[in-house]
Amino acid sequence: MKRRNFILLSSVASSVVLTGCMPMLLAGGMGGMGMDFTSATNSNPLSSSANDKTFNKALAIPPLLEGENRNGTYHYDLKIQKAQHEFFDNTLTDTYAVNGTYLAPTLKLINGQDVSLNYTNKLDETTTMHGHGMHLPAKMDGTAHQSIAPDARWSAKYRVKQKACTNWYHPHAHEKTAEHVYKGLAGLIIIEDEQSQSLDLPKDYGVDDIPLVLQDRFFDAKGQLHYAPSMHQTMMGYKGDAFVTNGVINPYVEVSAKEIRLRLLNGSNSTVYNLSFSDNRSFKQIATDNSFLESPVVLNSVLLSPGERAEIVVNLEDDLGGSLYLMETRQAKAFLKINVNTKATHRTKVPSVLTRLDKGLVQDATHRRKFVLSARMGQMYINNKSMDMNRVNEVIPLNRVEIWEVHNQKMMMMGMEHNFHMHGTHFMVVERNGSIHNVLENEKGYKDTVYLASGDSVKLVVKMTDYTDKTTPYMYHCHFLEHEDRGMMGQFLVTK
Ligand SMILES: [Cu+2]
Repeated sequence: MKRRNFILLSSVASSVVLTGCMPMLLAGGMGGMGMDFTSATNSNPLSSSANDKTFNKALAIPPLLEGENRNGTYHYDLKIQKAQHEFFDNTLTDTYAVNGTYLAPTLKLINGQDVSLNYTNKLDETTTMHGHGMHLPAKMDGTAHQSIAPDARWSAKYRVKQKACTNWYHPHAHEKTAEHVYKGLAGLIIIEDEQSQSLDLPKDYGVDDIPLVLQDRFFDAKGQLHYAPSMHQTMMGYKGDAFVTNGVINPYVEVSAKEIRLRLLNGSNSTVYNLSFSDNRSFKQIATDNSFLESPVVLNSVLLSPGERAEIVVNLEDDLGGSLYLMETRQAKAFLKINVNTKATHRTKVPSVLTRLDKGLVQDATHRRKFVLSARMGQMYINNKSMDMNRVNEVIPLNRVEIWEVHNQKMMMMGMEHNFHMHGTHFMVVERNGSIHNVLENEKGYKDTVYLASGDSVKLVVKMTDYTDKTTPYMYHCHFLEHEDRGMMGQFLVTK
């Protein structure tokens, strides 16, 4: 079936909207000619009534694994497997998953805990499992240097040594990351610490503290996941036409009339999401990739590029009996309908101070490095080099404070969006496009992935702590997965 930008379905005339110069009909219903998976995309609630019946599937909540204590180490047993998942009624889609049928369980880790994430690969092909945002030894990072062959096991064993945050795990197989994630391999890692447990925030997992893995996918005429980017799509982003939230298309969630915390992950391959609510209400961002923000930041929308996370709190105290949508404004489509249908039994109030961050490092920086992201003819480069597993691009002394300048080189004819992700640590964004004043309030927390529009540059304060390894590198790369797989990645060693 031919994929269309214009999806014309007469049955839901009220769903027609025009956004900018790209007409899009965003109906969730099926066309009159049988099942139409490519158009089974997402309703536009801005043009639908309060009785919208399109978002009629309950949101799935990934199961929460708290680990099994074996001699003081918390073990998480995770089987990477082929599966089938019901995105569409009465149709099974072939997927990859961890334990279940799509995505992976949420792992809850406590700061200070010794953990062992035990992966068994039941796929027919080699993969890996990387802890995105995790501060850990390079040998436990789960990159292509820690491949897991079919039927093999691999464990990531380490002590959790970082602040409370929402991280995630996904494959990092050499030139196969994009396809493996696309098929469904991704899960959240929630790290808690004393601070996060004591703050007056919504904390009831799946009830008022809701994880949301946001993705977009192409489905072919048989309802199968279709991973076949053209060169253009590789360059400009492989953007699927169906929004998928925790593995569900057009889901709803039922909540109480109180503050609700959403842990948002942009789990897409290469789509930037600008997230807001359908009534444009404000909300508070409380955490960025790797930590709480020092204080909540009030926003009407939050931009997340692939791999980035944001924890937000939205106040629904006055919304009993009502509904609203979590929207993506660039495409004017919704990820989730939120029905506020029960009275709250307890309430929270976001504190005005959430944490204290170690920020006073800029003046301590003694070394600078520069990273230029560029693309030519479908191949991607950092500093004019494509990824080579056998090349170490950078060697970083332990505990040295450095400034990393990252530039998204503007091409003559076209601009490309990128981001920059670094393994094994977090960084602080201290300058954007030449000024400290351009650093957004909600990127002033610990981050591991930073967005760069075409022509943008950022300065990051970087410090590698705790772990050295003479031979096993960490990686830095663009987290648009098609870009990463086409070479926009490099490797660094941390040495004494
Ligand atoms: Cu990129």
